[in-house]
Parts: sequence; C-alpha cells; structure tokens
Amino acid sequence: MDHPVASPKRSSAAGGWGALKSCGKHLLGSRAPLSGARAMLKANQPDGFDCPGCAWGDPAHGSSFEFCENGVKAVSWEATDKRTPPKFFAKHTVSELRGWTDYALEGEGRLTHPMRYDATSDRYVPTTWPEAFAAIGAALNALDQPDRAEFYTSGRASNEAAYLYQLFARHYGTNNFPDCSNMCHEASGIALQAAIGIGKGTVLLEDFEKADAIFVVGQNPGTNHPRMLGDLRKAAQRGTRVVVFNPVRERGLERFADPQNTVEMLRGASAPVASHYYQPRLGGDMAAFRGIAKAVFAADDAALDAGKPSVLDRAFLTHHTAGLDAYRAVVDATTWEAIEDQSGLSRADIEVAAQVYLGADKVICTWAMGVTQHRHSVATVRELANVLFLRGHVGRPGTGLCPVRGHSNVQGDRTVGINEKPSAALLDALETTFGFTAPRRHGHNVIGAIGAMLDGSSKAFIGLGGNFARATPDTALVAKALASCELTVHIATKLNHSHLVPGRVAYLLPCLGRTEIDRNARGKTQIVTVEDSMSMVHGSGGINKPASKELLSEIAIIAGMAAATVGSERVDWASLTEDYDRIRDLIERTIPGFAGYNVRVRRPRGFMLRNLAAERNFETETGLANFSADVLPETTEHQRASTTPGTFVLQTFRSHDQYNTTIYGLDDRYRGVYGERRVVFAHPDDLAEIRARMGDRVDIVGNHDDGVTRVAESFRLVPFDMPRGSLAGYYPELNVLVPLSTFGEGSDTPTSKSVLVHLRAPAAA
Ligand SMILES: Nc1nc2c(c(=O)[nH]1)N[C@H]1C(S)=C(S)[C@@H](COP(=O)(O)OP(=O)(O)OC[C@H]3O[C@@H](n4cnc5c(=O)[nH]c(N)nc54)[C@H](O)[C@@H]3O)O[C@H]1N2
Ligand SMILES: Nc1nc2c(c(=O)[nH]1)N[C@H]1C(S)=C(S)[C@@H](COP(=O)(O)OP(=O)(O)OC[C@H]3O[C@@H](n4cnc5c(=O)[nH]c(N)nc54)[C@H](O)[C@@H]3O)O[C@H]1N2
Ligand SMILES: [Mo]
Repeated sequence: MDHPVASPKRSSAAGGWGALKSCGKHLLGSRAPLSGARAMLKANQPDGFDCPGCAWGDPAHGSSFEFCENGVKAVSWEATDKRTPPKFFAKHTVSELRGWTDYALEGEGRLTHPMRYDATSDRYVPTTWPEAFAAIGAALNALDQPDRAEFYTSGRASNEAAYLYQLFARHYGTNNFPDCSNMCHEASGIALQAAIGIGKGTVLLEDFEKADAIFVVGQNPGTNHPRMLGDLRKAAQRGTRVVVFNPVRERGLERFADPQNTVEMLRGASAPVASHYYQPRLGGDMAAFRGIAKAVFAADDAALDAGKPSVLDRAFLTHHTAGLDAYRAVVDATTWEAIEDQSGLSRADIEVAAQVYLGADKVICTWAMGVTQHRHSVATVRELANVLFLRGHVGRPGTGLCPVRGHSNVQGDRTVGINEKPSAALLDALETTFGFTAPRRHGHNVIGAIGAMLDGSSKAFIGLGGNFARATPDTALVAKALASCELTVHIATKLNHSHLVPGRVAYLLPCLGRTEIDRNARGKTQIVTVEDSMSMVHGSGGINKPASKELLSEIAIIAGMAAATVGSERVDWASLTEDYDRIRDLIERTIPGFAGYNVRVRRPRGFMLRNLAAERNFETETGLANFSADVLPETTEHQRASTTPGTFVLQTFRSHDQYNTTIYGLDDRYRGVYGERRVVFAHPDDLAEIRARMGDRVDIVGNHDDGVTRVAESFRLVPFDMPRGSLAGYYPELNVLVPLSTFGEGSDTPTSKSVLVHLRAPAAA
C-alpha cells in the first residue's frame, strides 16, 4: 500500500488492443456501424461535433482524429439505430418498466415521439408538440408562485440551450436551478472562486506539454478521460513525474498502451504512466497535501538556516497571495500523527511526494470526483491550491490548477447562467436586455430541490437531459419526490428511470443528440457551442440524420415551452429557434467574455474565455490569491469506521462501461470484472477477517443514523488492491446507500465517495 513506485507486475496495460476490440464491439452493437464510424471521424474535429463524452480539451495542432474508446461508446450509443417508439410504450406499462435495469431501458434505443403520461392506462401515449407545450405552460402558470418549479440541467446541454433555459426560468420568475454540477465539481467551483477568484481551472492543454510534475488526485482518467491519459503518458515519456493519489490501484494510471501509437500497438508494448502511486484512505487527501506542505516548509526552514535561498516562490507569495502566515500556522499546528492517521500514508511516503514537488519547476495538479464527493471537499480543494501557491504554480506556463470536468459542457452551462445563486450583474444584464424583472431570491440546488419536492413546497420538475432520479442519493426518496409533483417534464434522448416516476401531468420530450444534423425551417444547418475543461469554447455541428423526424432540438423544445408559459412579448422565442446566431448575440450582450462570439466560434479551435487567474490577476476580495487556513476535519469517515468493528467506508465510482447512469455494457475490463455490475471491491485481508471469500454475496447496509433504512442487496465480493476498511462499487446502483442528509460543507454535494456501511449475509443465502 505504501510503495511509491508503480507496480510493474501488472502485465496488461490499459488502452491498447483491448480498447480497439471494445470499440469495434460497440460500433457493431449499436447496429449502426457506418453512421457510428463516420460520426467518430468527426468527433472533436473543427468541422464536426463535440464528443458527448468527457470535457477534456482538444489539441491545438494536428487534425487527425483522436481515438478514444469511451468516446466511441458515447457516440455509438447515441447514433444507434434502435428505437423506443410509441408502440413500445403501448406494450409496457410504466409500473412494469420500473422493474427494468438502467441498461435495459436505454438499450431500447432512441426516443422518437413526444409522449404524455396517461394515468388511467399507466402508459406513455403519443401526443403532439403543440399539445405538450400548451399543457406544460398551463401547468406552470397554475402554480401559485414560480419558486414551486425546479429547472434541472444535465451538463450535456449546449451553451445556447442552457442560456435559453435560464432565460425562460428567470423570465417565469425563479432561480431554482438544480444542476448535475451540484453532484460533481461544485466543491471545486466554490473553493477556486474563494482561492483564485474564478471557479474554473487555470490550465491549458499546452501546459501538460511543459509540466515537470503532474499530481493526479482522485481521478480515473483511463476510464473517464481517456484522452487525458494520452497526454499524461506523453508527459511521462518526456520524464515528467506523474504522481497519483488514489486509494484504488487503477490500471490506466499504471500502464497505458496508446491506441494512436502504431509501433506500440504492433509490439504489444505499453508505457508506465505513474512514477509515484499513493493509496490514501478515502477522504485522506487534505491530510496528505497538508503533509506535503509541512515537508515543504521544513525544507524551506532548512535552506534558510543553511544560508541558502528560499525554496518557496517568495516573489509570488509577496506580490500575489494573502494569508500565508495563517496558513503556515495551521500547517505547523497539524501533527504528523494526524496526517498519517487521516491519509493512511506514512510520513516517509509523503516526504517523497514533497521531494517530487520541490524538485519540479512546473507543477500541475488535476483532480475529480475522488476529491469533490466528501464532506470536507471544499477544504481539500483549497489545500491543493495552498500547496501549489507555495512555489508559484499558478499563472505560469506548465503549471496550474486543473479540475477535470465531467459532462462535456458542464462548465459552459455555468458560464451562461445556470446558477441558483446568480450574480447581480447577470440579473441586471437580463433585466436591461429583456425588460422583465429577474428574480433576486437564491434558488434551489439539487439537495434543496429534493427537499422542496419532498415537503411539498415544489410542485414541478423540468429536466433538461440527465437522469435525476438515479444520479441523486436515496433513490427511493427521490422517486417519491418526483412522483409527488403536479408536473414532470423530461427532455431526453433515451428512456431512463427518471421518466418512470411521472407527476400528475407528465411529458417525455425527445430531442436531437449532439451527433445529429440540426436544420431550421429553411433547411439551414445550425451549430451549437460548448466549453471544455480548459475554458475553450468551440462550435459543434451534428452530421448524422436525426433518429426520428419528430425530434426537435433542445433549443426548440425550450422555446416552445417558454412561449406557451411566458409569451413572446419580451423574448421572440420563435426567432431564436430559427437562427442560433441570435442566441449567441444575446449571450454576447449579457455575459462577459463573449465579444465577437459568432465570428470567433467559427474559427477552427474556437476561442478561449479569458481566465484572469491564469494571468495572475485574482478577482478575489483581497485582489490576491487567498491561502485558506482550515484545520483537518475532526474525524474522517475512515477514522469513524475504524472505531467500530465491521464498519467500512464505501465509495461509489464508475465502471469502464458506463457514462454516469447510462450503462453501455456489463464489463469493467481494467478491474477484471465481466458480465455483472452488482459487485463490491474490498481488501483481501478484510474479506478474510469477516470470513468471506471472493465471490460470496453480501448485502451492503447503510450505517447512517437518520431513521432511513438503506440496503443494497446481493453484491458479489471482489478482492482488490485498496486500503483496508474501504469498499468500492458502482453508481448508480449504490445510490440507495448514499444519504440525502450527508453532503459537502459549503458545496452540498452528496458524499458519494464516503458512505459508512456494514456487510451482512444476504437474507436468501
Ligand atoms: N466513460 C466515461 N467518462 C466519463 C464519465 C463516465 O461515467 N464514463 N463521467 C463523466 C463525469 S460527469 C465525471 S464527473 C467524470 C468523473 O471522473 P472520475 O472522477 O474519474 O470518476 P469516478 O469513477 O467517480 O472515479 C473517481 C476516482 O477517484 C478515486 N477516489 C475515490 N475516493 C477517493 C479519495 O478519497 N481520494 C482519492 N485520492 N481518490 C479517490 C476512485 O478510486 C476513482 O479512481 O468523468 C466524466 N467522463
Ligand atoms: N453515487 C454517486 N452518484 C453520482 C455520482 C457518483 O460518482 N456517485 N456522480 C455524480 C456526477 S459527477 C454527475 S455529473 C451526475 C450525472 O447526472 P445526470 O447528468 O443527471 O445523469 P446522466 O446519467 O449523465 O444522464 C443520462 C441521461 O441523459 C439523457 N441524454 C443523453 N444525451 C442527451 C442529450 O444530448 N440531450 C438530452 N436532453 N438528454 C440527453 C439520456 O436520456 C440519458 O438517460 O451524477 C452524480 N451522481
Ligand atoms: Mo460529473
């Protein structure tokens, strides 16, 4: 557990022929290998569409298509020729469909017609667009106040769709914008806003080519950001140190065979990725980075004592940061004992990591859900920033903070106004431009929206994509919350469980996907735009024939609902649907950074939204980069678990064959799991201690004491290289165990990576 060098024992690397084989399978399995393959050639290309997979940036140079196994899955899943037409719904009641798996539901293929829920027959029945819009408008207008409606956004929505959506909701009168981001990188946004004055990363793709050390914390890029793995590997080959913090030995971070590299593929070779692999306990990263800071301060003291120059970037600290003294004090006050106990790493190991940090002139730190889905995630992200500040690793080429985003446009959606706590500047700009009174009350995030639906104060739920019922904690409660609504509306490409808990009035509205051609009434094709993790905004235009001629674009659907709800006096919704350039003009008028939008977005790589922090211009209250001086959490879940025998900390992560709640297949190749998802990974010694054997089935039972019984039944135990006392399994199945009542301090993000549980023999065994 504490060997800092990647284990060379694993013979098979991530990527490679396994990835190519899997791609062929997914293209064929979609039953649309031709359009799928054609679509792949256009993914992330200047004249194609933005891959609906992850939010990793696109290279500036070279136009050869970047191969990505999971990009292929995302594209072929959408470009399938399977359909879920009205006659499918005629055959199956909604109650029956609730018994299907996520995999089986989406496996039916693309939705084709607008559908209305008919309670009498318990079925979705076909309807027309005008009828749907009129009924939705009537239901929204029947609510006694606009704050009774929730407008959920999933991060695949384009800038144009998201902008129109927030315009509609604010014109209607609410800031209730629960967003998938609340369950994802919220802690990063909050922490970075306070630390550097912008809730985004400061790194460009080019910086990865210049860094001497890259710290990869709480992230599994082999599965979730495969194109990032290519960049990491190239860096490793140049001699860049790649320092991984992950409790689980993820194969993609150990060795990677790059499918773009022909020689490597023919030789069956692969290259190591991580130079140092640390396996902290779940939630132990803040302590680990506190330890690095401690070692760095010690090295600085030693240098100064010896009359040598400081090892810190004193110029940066003096001119660009605030709060160093308080931070130093809190680091000094943190004991190595506490650091070792919380992180699960030894002081010696942490000191090695600190040496790598000290030995590098340029450091990047990336992170994702392993950092953001804990109680103390905001403080942890602040600590990552603290450590980078010490040697001036922000706002210099080859350095920076890099939260690696999830959904392909989750960052852009926020930029264009999906925010339950909007700035006064945005609301003022909307009022000036459109002449309606924008709501000033803060709205609901995901946890707030669920609470409001459960206590009856919210009565309508509109979902712009996503799968709210399965992505959120306490699955049964959320289903109850949705079903208690007067109105539920889902704009979607495929059928999922959120659609199967309809409100009294319920609509399922099928939309075009990103791979499909979007033509206006005059036959002109339209493009949309998205923003990646590196703040690059670029255009995306589909190339495939739409899955059904009944489909509308998300923009047309939002405009239709809006016109029927708030009328078209202040916003000419129909005209915006006709030409998305007009929406971009409005974005340019109301959101900073988009000057010349329509011109700049048509340049091959789009344009970069100006990021002042990357220029060392920190728009914080102090005007400087702020150190935080948080103490370590009193106890982490791991420490709490270790005091009660039989208690474990469970994290919920993604398999290699899924995209969030979309399940592409039942394998998790890199972790050696095939044909099933109901598995739970555990340390072999923990299995021995509870007298369980590999393959035994167990029920996982939640320990959280809030009166709710939480059980995930019949999961197969799989031994794995991970810290003792921890467990891991797949989301969304395990969301039944994540409590709605535990969430991040300051972020409200469910604690999906640290759930206290115990195991018991299954009832039937
Ligand atoms: N193919 C594919 N691509 C995707 C997605 C997908 O589902 N499939 N989802 C997209 C989305 S929305 C997102 S947000 C990203 C998610 O990307 P990731 O954040 O990589 O997603 P997870 O699978 O949740 O993996 C979390 C990783 O963090 C580790 N981890 C868990 N807890 C801790 C901890 O306390 N400390 C540390 N250091 N590590 C920890 C886990 O072992 C795991 O390796 O990917 C995006 N891309
Ligand atoms: N336990 C646990 N829970 C988690 C997480 C975790 O790690 N553990 N991760 C969290 C994270 S990081 C995230 S981002 C959320 C994700 O939460 P969501 O974004 O709500 O969920 P997805 O699974 O991405 O949504 C899938 C659905 O989106 C629809 N869809 C696909 N493409 C399109 C499109 O182009 N347009 C429209 N309108 N609809 C489309 C399809 O109908 C599909 O069924 O889940 C969170 N939940
Ligand atoms: Mo996410």
